[in-house]
Amino acid sequence: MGGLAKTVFALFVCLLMAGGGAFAQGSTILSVFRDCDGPQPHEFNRSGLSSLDQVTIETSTPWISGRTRFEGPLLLDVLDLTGGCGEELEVIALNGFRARIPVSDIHNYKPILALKENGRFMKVRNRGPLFIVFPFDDYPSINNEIYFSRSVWQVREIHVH
Ligand SMILES: Nc1nc2c(c(=O)[nH]1)N[C@H]1C(S)=C(S)[C@@H](COP(=O)(O)O)O[C@H]1N2
Ligand SMILES: [Mo]
Repeated sequence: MGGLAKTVFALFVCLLMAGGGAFAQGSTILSVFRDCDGPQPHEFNRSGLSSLDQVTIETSTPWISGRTRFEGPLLLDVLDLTGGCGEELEVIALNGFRARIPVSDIHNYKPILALKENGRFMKVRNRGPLFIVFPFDDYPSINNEIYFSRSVWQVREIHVH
């Protein structure tokens, strides 16, 4: 590398280090693969998901004591299930956990892809960055193990089949 190239490279590295937080903000946290589009995923970073309409679900859950306020976009909006695109979701978490969710659930119960818990962005250590939250308190019929297993946290990929 020449002198100028070295300087430019060093500056670039410094910028990346100094702006680490901002850089991480822009990275992909969710990839959505829809059979109806072919193999290319729709990729979302946190600001992309934050720019969709934010919905609040306040509910009790088996995982956190008391009622918790979750905020994020509707799964329905993220997946954009227009034109009969999809019957079933396959959700894959950062730890490899997988769950299948019928698309009818997305319409019937309007779960969100929560970004925030009680006003704060969730970190991986507390089920973030994305947690599928169903409004359990509004629908006693889904307050059971089937829907607990569909409450995937640390979501990384969603495949729409
Ligand atoms: N990422 C991730 N989400 C997950 C799981 C998991 O292992 N990893 N377990 C699921 C299942 S099967 C249930 S019942 C609930 C509660 O799991 P827990 O009782 O182990 O906390 O979380 C669901 N979401
Ligand atoms: Mo479970």
